[in-house]
Amino acid sequence: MASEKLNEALNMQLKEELKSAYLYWAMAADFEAKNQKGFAGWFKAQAGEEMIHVMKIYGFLYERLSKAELPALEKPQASWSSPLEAFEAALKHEKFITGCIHSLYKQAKDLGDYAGEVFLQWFVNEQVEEEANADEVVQKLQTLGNQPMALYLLDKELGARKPPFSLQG
Ligand code: OFO
Repeated sequence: MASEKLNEALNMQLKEELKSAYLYWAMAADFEAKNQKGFAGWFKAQAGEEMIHVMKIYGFLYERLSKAELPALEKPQASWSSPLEAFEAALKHEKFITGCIHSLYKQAKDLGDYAGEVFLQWFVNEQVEEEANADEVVQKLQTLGNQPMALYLLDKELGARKPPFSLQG
């Protein structure tokens, strides 16, 4: 049976996912301003992924005859000193989100909310990919250091990442 307690916790996670989208969008805006369009594109695609996570939780709450509550969001950080700093922050953030998802999953289990547990399984797996994606870029940046040509090529490579839906106006 759908637990009200889990619905409340899912609403809180909705806020975390929105904050993730907002953070990555802020990173994209910073790279855009520095003319590093590939890094910007990667983060725009990531912000799009986060909006999919938001909409999954939003839809699930309504299927459970509950209601999604849209929260106020704090202003995100506006600039990062280097691509490495931004991607390290993204990886740290994803680890934090993994922790949130794991505690939600445990809550669903403890409450005997089976539908919630199955729903959250998708997020548990998704977080493995989320961390791996950010970690891959962190490792590349650590290897490349601050060599301008290497950063130029990585910017180009990351620009090939496709957003999950069209972000054109
Ligand atoms: Fe929604 O997974 Fe990233 O934050």
